[in-house]
Amino acid sequence: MKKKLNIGVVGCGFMGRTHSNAFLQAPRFFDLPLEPVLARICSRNRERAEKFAANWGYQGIETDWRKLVESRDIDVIDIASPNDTHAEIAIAAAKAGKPVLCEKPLGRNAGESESIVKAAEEAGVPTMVWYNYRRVPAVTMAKQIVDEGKLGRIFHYRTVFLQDWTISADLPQGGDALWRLDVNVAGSGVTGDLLAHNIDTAMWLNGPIDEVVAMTETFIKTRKHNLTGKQEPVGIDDASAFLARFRNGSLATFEATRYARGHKALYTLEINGERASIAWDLHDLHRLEYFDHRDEGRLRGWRSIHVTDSDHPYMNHWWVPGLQIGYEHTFVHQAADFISALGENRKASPDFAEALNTDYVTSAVLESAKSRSWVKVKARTGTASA
Ligand code: SOE
Repeated sequence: MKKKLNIGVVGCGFMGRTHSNAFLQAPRFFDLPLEPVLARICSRNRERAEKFAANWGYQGIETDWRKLVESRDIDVIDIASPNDTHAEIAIAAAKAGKPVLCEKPLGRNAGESESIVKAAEEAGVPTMVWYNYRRVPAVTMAKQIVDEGKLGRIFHYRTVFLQDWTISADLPQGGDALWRLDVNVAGSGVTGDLLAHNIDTAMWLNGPIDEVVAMTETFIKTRKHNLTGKQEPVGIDDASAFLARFRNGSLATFEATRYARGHKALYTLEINGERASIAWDLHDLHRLEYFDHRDEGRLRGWRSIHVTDSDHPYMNHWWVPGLQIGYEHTFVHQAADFISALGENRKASPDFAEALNTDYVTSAVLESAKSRSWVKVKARTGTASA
């Protein structure tokens, strides 16, 4: 029998659901060295926690995350609660000697993330941040293609994350469902919430970013706050765009907004190299577009690879070739990778230190937007790891 891994999850919102599903599904589709158990779900709201526990099959609930962290029978702490809770819980979990998983972004700002990394490193506990889009099979395959050198020298990286759900001025800020609009809870707007994904994938695929120049805008300046009932200033960035220089000499454009009418979650990326280019679009997540200039001239063109075959990343764990998987599977892959790494004493990626590099870029972006000038990105580690 496999050794059990008792997981305590904090937060029963959208991310609590994706993580719970991931821990449930991972051992059914991957041969893992440890057996994850949904041991406890934690929420301040008892009724909510009980309902959530019943739905997902948790063995018990907790209403105070401190108790969860201190529980001897809990092996791993998984943080799926709003951004303003990440630092306190992650630091306490690390000090208790427990492996910690955390939703993105790691902290509300780079300073907060630094203190989380420090605590985790002092305690020497395994960590991981849920940058799930790396685990879309087509994106993982893009990484293989880049690492194999098929693109040659890379010139351009182009990426967007577009949404449209905050256009109405009547939408309030704050509270359970809308904490992403409250700067005190979220830390920033689309820079930390959406561009963090683009940046994580970009540095994973194309290496470190050295400098940025950015602009941000807050289109709706005040919103009613759900917790006070008052009209209050909006402190988050509604839209954020920046130019970047990668260490490898390539140039990049990044854009994210919640004001692109018609777009719900359009995450795209394109990389142009000397020999070949690749492109990917979350709305068609199984397709990796690939253009190779070395193909015979008459037949040269963009090919659309349906990344569903058994020799494609992760796909041999699922159905039969050609059948698709979706968004939730990216979390299943990440849970499986984490549990495998934990059981085999390896580092899972991105760990907290690697995710801090993303927060250094988002901090530089916000600083640049303020100062209206190029800002050098603080670098902690050399390159983003595999
Ligand atoms: C915001 O709407 C959001 O849910 C982000 O918080 C997630 O990280 C992103 O994957 C989808 O959009």
